[in-house]
Amino acid sequence: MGAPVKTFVFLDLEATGLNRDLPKITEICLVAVHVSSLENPVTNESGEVQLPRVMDKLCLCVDPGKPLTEAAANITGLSNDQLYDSEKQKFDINLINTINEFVNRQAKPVCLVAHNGFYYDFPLLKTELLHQNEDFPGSMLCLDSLKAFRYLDDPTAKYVKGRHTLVEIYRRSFGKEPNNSHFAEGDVLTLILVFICQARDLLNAPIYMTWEQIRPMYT
Ligand code: DCM
Ligand code: MG
Ligand code: MG
Repeated sequence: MGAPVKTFVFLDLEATGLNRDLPKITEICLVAVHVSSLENPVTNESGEVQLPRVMDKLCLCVDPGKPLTEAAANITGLSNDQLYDSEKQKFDINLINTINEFVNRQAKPVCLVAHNGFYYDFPLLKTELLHQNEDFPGSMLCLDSLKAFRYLDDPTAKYVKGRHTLVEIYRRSFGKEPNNSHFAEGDVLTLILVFICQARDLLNAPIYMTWEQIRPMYT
């Protein structure tokens, strides 16, 4: 297949917990990269892939209105007190408008990309949108980079659990630990770097879905 995407909007959510916790978003980061930057990666003197120079970023903290689980607080470094003391706003219509304005500045078609996106980020984002009686256009493309990397490794899907976590892929590509894991922006920038390393294959793989195919995590 290979969709004629012009802009990839890499996305990561931090939240109060995992699917079974019926989580609420605590932080959202979107970074838009034009396909031309993915097709022509820049490397430094040592040959290490660099982030594109031209990127649009949106990164916002959100008051979840729900306690973080201990695990979520530990890995993200966020707490209800910090978010409350910083007077962060809830996931509301203004935030949704901000996201839509951000996406609408990008050359279309746009494809959202998130690691484990089909299981976690997209369903959770859909839940938060539907709670505000909003949704993205059903035709918006989306891609789960976890599924995509697994597919590239073995199209018959006999994948090894744990082999395609963002951290594992980054270690294999860069031989070091990623920066700022479980910060929404840190995870997005890590994802962009590993995506660029395999961009040619990822851009041609038949692994795109549309937003209408995403079911909410919970209602
Ligand atoms: N999460 C969690 N416990 C884990 C891993 C993740 O509760 N062991 C939740 C909280 C994180 C969210 O998932 O904010 C997103 O995970 P990640 O930081 O990997 O994007
Ligand atoms: Mg994530
Ligand atoms: Mg994260």
